[in-house]
Amino acid sequence: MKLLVTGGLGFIGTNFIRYWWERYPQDHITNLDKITYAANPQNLKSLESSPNYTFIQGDILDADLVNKLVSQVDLIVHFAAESHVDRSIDDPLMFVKTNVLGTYTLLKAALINKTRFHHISTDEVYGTVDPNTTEEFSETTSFDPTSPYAASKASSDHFVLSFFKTFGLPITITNCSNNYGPYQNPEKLIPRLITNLVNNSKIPVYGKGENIRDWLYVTDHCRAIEAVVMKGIIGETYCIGGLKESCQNIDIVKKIINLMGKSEDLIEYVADRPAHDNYRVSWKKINETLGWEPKESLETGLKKTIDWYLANTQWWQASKAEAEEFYKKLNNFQANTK
Ligand code: NAD
Ligand code: TDX
Repeated sequence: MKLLVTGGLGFIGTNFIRYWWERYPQDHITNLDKITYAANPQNLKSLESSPNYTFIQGDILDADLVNKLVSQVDLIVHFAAESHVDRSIDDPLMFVKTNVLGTYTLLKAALINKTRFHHISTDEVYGTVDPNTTEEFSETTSFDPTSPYAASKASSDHFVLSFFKTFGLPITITNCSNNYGPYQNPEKLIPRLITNLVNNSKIPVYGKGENIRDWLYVTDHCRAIEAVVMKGIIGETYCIGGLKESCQNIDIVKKIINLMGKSEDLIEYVADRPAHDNYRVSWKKINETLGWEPKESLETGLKKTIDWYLANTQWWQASKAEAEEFYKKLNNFQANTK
């Protein structure tokens, strides 16, 4: 099979290409990535000497490039996106461009070439669960996005489904909960915590730390995408979530502090994120129809992740500095607009 993976130098895309590479060495992977701040060009350098891997630096909004690449493959796995909620509060337009128009550009090319299209989406399209109940998102939950990021992903999901309903494009969609693991940009909670703790820096916890997340180790997500790409029903959406260990942010913060042998005195409660959601996801459908279930526990997944960041300080140092610059700017902006 020939695959076009978009956003393959980002966090999940890198893990997915590595996962696929090990299992299907005969397949050819083309990785199209713009190399935004969120990408690290070193992630897959080791594959570049292989005839079965091609890296193209380019934008998913570039229709000519996208048409050419799509015409050469059997399957598109679409990860490329602006992915950070806090950045979508700072600059929503980038999210409209990449997540909505970029996805549309890929869909048009897929339609011309009748190419199978798998769209990677998020649980954030569903809005928020009430954390005081056992409510979970599922495939039938209505979309109710709150952040500009979630709104752009919801819009892209609607376009993907509309191309199936209107034009018969062979698509599938996965809506996944929070991923963690190696290669995640230190702007996101778990790597931000680990990399701050390495330096004994304060741990910024938004609000009271009571918001809940449904954590999934990134390899489990890759296995779920594989299941849907291989066995999923065309036109269907599949929700993906963790091992029913969903927890408040403050619990995950304390877990990581303990695993790294640091002090809880480093916790600093800071201003809350506007429209701060809570997430919990049911993965009943993908379990019952495709036999997928998450495997990695939070305990073992966090240990692996911490070990990876400790062993790869060079990998994250530049993006850490950039992320903390971004947060400084965002905090100033929020303080001045109060
Ligand atoms: P990321 O921010 O780490 O990586 C995004 C990648 O896309 C980067 O390599 C970037 O260079 C590339 N990219 C951005 N704009 C591009 C453009 N215009 N053209 C080509 N490439 C471009 O993101 P991630 O965390 O790996 O997320 C990947 C996908 O999974 C996204 O669609 C995201 O919405 C979705 N998702 C993420 C999570 C999570 O917890 N991280 C959970 C559910 C769904
Ligand atoms: O410094 C922090 N302190 C803090 O308390 C940061 C960066 C985050 N938080 C909180 C906000 C959230 O409740 O931690 C939680 C997780 O935050 P993020 O890592 O920013 O992730 P989230 O907003 O939940 O979104 C992630 O999961 C769903 C990904 O970034 C999205 O791309 C994905 O769709």
